Amino acid sequence: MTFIAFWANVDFLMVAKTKSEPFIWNKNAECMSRGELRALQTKRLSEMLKRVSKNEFYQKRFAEAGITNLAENFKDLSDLKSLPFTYKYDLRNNYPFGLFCEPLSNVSRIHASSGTKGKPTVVGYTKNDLETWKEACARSLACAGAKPADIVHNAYGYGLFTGGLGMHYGIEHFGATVIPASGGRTQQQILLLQDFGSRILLSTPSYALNIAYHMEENAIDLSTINVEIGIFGAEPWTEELRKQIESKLQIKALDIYGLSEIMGPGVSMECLEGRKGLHVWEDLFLPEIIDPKTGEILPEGEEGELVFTNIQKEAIPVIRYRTGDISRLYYEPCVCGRTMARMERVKARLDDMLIIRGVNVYPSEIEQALLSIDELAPHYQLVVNREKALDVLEVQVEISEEIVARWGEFEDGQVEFETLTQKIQKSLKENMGLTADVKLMKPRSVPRSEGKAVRVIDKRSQAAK
Ligand code: DLL
Repeated sequence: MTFIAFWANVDFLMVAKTKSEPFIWNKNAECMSRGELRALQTKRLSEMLKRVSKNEFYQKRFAEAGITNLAENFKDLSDLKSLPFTYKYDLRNNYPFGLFCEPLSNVSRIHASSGTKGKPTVVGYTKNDLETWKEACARSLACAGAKPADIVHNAYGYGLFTGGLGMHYGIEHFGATVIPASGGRTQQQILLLQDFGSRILLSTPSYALNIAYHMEENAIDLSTINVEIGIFGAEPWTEELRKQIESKLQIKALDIYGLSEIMGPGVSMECLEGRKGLHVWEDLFLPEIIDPKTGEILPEGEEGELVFTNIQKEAIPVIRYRTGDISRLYYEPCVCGRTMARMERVKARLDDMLIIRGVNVYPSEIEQALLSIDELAPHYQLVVNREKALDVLEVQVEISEEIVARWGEFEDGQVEFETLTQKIQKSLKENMGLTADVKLMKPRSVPRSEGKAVRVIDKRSQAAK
């Protein structure tokens, strides 16, 4: 082969490679026209309303809103906006099974939230629901670039939390090999990653970072693991954290979203090709963005609260569920070919908002500011307290190992560390108008996450006593 012919061939191969079609799990569903999708959504919502109309809670809720003969009167998808919302407290107040629309004899599995803020919220799945969930997870895996030949290390917690078992059965259905690692025992997880050669890692982003740091601290060579793609979710994370995980683990990190009340993981997934927003599996979950104060639906692209309606669920379908998550929706076509709407990565939960000396701030905004300061490690906690009827915030953040190596062991009062503290305070002030105390922490002193990270420690209720 001549030199020119050789390069022409390489060029051809590269074009062929870059032009290779994305692997789409269910092309008929994921790429249908918006018109077809709307017709399907209308049909499914109409059937769903018949189903929920038999449930006592919904009968009462609709009657209170002056809605009668709902199932008969429902004509078009736009009628959705006249339906009342469902809230997390509705599930708690009707604990455990009050919102179920099927007898327990038809329910194959129960999951529940941890209940740290009160009674757990309990959800159930019929056999068909479990099939639908597997489908949503399989679509999500393909969307992230996984292949049925892959080995998938699943470090989401197994148990009542939907992350572990939800993805587990999705991975099996997809045809890949699942390693049911669950959360914790990081040393052993790394051993499994090394010995089993998983190409896909599933965990919370904070736990992925924990794995990365554990490897670095124990001088474990990155080349001993084979992970190329991370599917991370279950907690808010920022672009800055994505960059850190990607550079520390040398992988592509993608965002997966979900919530137990609607299904679990796999409600939406970022695609490998676009990496700009998460495709919502809209033939299963109807998304809306509303103004959290007025409840009005907001136009495309505006930031507000995500609301979901189940249109393909039997055991506990939820109508207009107020997720409390802040995001935006976009309907423009995506490079990957999927026609389903995309939601922007969740910025935060509405109830995570802190009001510090009159400034409204979300933990993710603080994370963004901290992670762009080179001298810091991405391990932090926010301690909120009350002094003289005012909320005060202490940002506790670790200094990086490199800085300790350069400046020596961390000591209060040392000039370099004083300057660093001031730099952080200035960044918080300039970026979000926030006045906070900053406490530099020694490397490895902020507790590491094994599941959902605890970012905020709220001492206000203790202070009030
Ligand atoms: O966290 C389900 C899940 C498991 C999603 C594994 C992704 C991966 P819940 O425990 O019910 O369910 O918590 C749901 O977690 O309302 C969001 O506030 C938050 N959340 C979930 N995924 C993301 C994400 C699972 N990708 C709550 N980004 C949701 C930001 C997320 N927040």
